[in-house]
Amino acid sequence: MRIFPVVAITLGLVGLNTPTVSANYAERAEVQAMADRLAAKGLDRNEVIKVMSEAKRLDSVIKAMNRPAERKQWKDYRPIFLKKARVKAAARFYQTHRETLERAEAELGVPVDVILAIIGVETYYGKNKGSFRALDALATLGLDYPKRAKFFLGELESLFLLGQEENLRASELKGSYAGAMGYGQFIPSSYLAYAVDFDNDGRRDLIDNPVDAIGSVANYLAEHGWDMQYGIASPVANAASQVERMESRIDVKETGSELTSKGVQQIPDAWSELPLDILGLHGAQGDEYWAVTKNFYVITRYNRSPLYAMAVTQLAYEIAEELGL
Ligand SMILES: [Ca+2]
Repeated sequence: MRIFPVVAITLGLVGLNTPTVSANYAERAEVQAMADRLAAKGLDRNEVIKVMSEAKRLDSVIKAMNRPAERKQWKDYRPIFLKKARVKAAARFYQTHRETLERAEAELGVPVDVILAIIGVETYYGKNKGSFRALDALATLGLDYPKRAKFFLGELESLFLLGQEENLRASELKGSYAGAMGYGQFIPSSYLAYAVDFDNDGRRDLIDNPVDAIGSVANYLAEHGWDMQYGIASPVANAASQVERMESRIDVKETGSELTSKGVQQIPDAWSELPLDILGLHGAQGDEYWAVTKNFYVITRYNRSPLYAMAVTQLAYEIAEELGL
């Protein structure tokens, strides 16, 4: 019921007496302006307006966005993703796509286990790709969710460009309530910028084609600076004084030897010249501290949460162990 203020603003535009309100998104000034921009980029303006006239406002999407962000600590977050069943699912996906995963590692320089961990955390190897129509989700957030409207209106525009570029029916694509699509949950702007046609069939299909999805996840990490020479994270001791706030975003800025000179113990010798940060976590066995490299930072380009990045990191390590990588 917390969505009432947002809904009331919208109802004001279309009439308060209608119990089920059609979104009428096509008539909105923002949509008319978007259609102009898309037409300038070669899309059929009438088609854009027609698709937008059929876009629905999904109250469930607004509700999901308004749900108070659960601020789980690491000790409660970790067990959601670090499950034996997920590691076994990774092993099955690896058996099916081994050649593709190895080619992605060789050509793009991102380890097989990391690619597997991302796809495992995002969609459980394609099992949970999302069932919202991306058009409806992005229209709802772009036009009826003022707090993030600018961002999501941009993603809605990218969805149309994607449809044109990849010859997809943008109106039929499915995704999460925030419009993230396919095995790796790419939002439209990321799809446009980082997806690759990894099976060379002339299309970039991240939704039904696991080969393109694997290559694209690897490409996303590679483009954000993944470096095969680095590890990702390593536990350290005597590091509490280096952490201002537990479980906060990281920013690699001090070298291993600088941190060692400040008293941090157990930093790997190979990292003495690497820029690092120290991440503090509330673990099941008490507070724990990790030295993290630029690769950890790269994972946070996929999702800003340091807990997300640590879940991916540890799942990758478990997958590597399971597969003998
Ligand atoms: Ca392809």
